[in-house]
Amino acid sequence: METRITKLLGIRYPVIQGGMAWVAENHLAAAVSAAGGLGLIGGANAPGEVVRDYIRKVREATDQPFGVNVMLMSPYADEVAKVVVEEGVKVVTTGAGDPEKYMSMWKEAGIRVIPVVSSVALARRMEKYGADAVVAEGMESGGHIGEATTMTLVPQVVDAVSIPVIAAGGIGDGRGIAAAFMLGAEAVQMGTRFLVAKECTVHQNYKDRVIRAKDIDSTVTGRSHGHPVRCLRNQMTREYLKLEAQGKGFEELEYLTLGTLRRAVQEGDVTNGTVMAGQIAGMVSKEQTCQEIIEEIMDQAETLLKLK
Ligand code: TUI
Repeated sequence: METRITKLLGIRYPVIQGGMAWVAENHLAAAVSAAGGLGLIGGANAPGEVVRDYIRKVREATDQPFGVNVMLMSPYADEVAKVVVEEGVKVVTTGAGDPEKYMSMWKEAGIRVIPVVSSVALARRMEKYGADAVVAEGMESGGHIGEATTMTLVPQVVDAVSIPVIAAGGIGDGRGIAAAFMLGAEAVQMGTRFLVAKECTVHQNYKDRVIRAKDIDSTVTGRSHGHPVRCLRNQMTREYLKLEAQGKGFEELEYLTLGTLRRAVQEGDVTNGTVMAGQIAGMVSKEQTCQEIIEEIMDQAETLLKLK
């Protein structure tokens, strides 16, 4: 399945791993890249030097292409934006904001820049600033989300820009890939399915919670403050949504979320921690290696698209 994205990135399969905060560190990124997809290191809220260390570790583990996701709400975004240039990273994706101020620096360094967008307006702006492609991410995704669904966003972004579009949000198997291609996407980005990969170092309780999740087990906190975050329902989300409904503001509720993603990912506290995951968690049913995941979904997609 050669597309403009596989050629642009030099990868075998049109599959990109989401740059999940606290989850997408060197082990997962290296495993996805070694299996023929594009692994991403999630910069999240990590300082530049931590990201530099991950980059070097991925390079030690694989000679295949990989990238870094720069989370633009991070207090360390400026630092991480420079580290990717210094380390000669070839692909950068961005999330949770507008990366315009870094675009010329990255482009001059020869980096392929792929912003994640949740609207047609931002996709258009990114193309104008020189983005090489965009990820159109629907609100089925885990973590920080926009308003539009993948089914509606992807074809509208495809019609609005001429750079290639990568679909994200709610894609977990070959059927999702085939559907995304029907909407005009030239690759997919998946997070939740890779969360439970054997090479993913997230706490076992987190993986078990995702594997146990049913179709309607996720919820969205922070909608009323303009900081919508999709995660699996638990004690934390119940408390958060109750206080949010009483009109409590973002700052007042920050104590419920500060550090709680780390608590779930590293300590396995899936009761009071934040268990970010997409709506497709209900379909994710087993741990597999990244290679098994990618080969299984590509085989399924190629059959459905009558490419084999
Ligand atoms: O970035 C993501 N997903 C994320 S980031 C993250 S870390 C975090 N943790 C707690 C609270 C907040 C963040 C967890 N998940 N996905 C990419 C994405 N970007 N989705 C939506 C957007 C987006 C939204 C608004 C991009 C740009 C934007 O507006 C830019 C503008 O200025 O118009």
